Amino acid sequence: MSEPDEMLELYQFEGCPYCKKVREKLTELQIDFVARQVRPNGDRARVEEVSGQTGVPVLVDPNTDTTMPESDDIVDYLEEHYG
Ligand SMILES: N[C@@H](CCC(=O)N[C@@H](CS)C(=O)NCC(=O)O)C(=O)O
Repeated sequence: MSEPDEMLELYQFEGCPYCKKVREKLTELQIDFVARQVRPNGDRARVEEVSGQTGVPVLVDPNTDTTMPESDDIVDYLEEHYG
């Protein structure tokens, strides 16, 4: 199992079920991450700047220069790289 050198970042918020799925996968794989808190009804300019779209979750993995929305894709990515 490979471990990330640099900290992963997750744009997310607490009440988002798609974000929860990704947080649970990160926890299951024991991966440290920085939670970038997004307000549910707030401005998504930062999310859009980072990922080119406004939905969360968005994962940023500086180890592979990857920025990725879509929870299912993120879960697959985490399994593939760190599972
Ligand atoms: N298909 C997406 C759905 C993500 C989604 O709908 N996220 C909501 C929050 S729970 C959101 O950010 N909606 C606002 C938007 O898409 O701009 C996934 O699985 O990640």
